[in-house]
Amino acid sequence: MLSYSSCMIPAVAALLVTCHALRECPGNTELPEIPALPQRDDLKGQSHLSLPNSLDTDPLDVIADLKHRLCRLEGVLVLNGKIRKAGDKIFASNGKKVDFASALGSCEEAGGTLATPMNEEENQAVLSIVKPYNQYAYLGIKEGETPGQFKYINGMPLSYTKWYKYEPNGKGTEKCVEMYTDGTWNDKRCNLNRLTVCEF
Ligand code: MAN
Ligand code: CA
Repeated sequence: MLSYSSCMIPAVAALLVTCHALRECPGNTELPEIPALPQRDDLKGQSHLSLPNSLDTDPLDVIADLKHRLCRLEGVLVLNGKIRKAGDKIFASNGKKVDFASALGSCEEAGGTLATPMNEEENQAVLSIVKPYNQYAYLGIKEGETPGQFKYINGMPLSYTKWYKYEPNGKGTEKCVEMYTDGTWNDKRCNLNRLTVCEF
């Protein structure tokens, strides 16, 4: 049977060029302006007859309909507290406390990765999940070969940090990073049980 994530890949690939248009969701007004894509009526004559969505196969109409449906679904998920949005990222937790490798594995299986806040807004979004669970969470950051040098899971150097006072202090013995319930970070051993928070 196809996994959920592999099922999603074709759909996501087809939508990649339009996903940034999710900024156009009502309520996402804090997001920056983007150049306008062709709109549904731009390429058509005035004689366009509006068909029920189920009969309309015009690609622009199909895309517009999908955007609208995605916006509504995201609205429901935000309303129900299932996801947090920050910029282009979506953060979510399965509520489970596991070690670093297991947390990363379940995020990847779902088509995402471990939450990796790269600015204050994203850190606040992750914190808003950590807070209600009242549980520390592993982040998608690991110590490199050089003690004290932390990197994103993809190997890139950190562009934003939120270390707690005197952290990181493990000097090679604490190779993972946890978020405290105030949003600050601590380097920590990787084999503890911490809340799984993913980003998509
Ligand atoms: C414990 C661990 C360390 C942390 C210190 C802070 O020893 O959680 O990672 O740096 O407390 O006092
Ligand atoms: Ca530490």
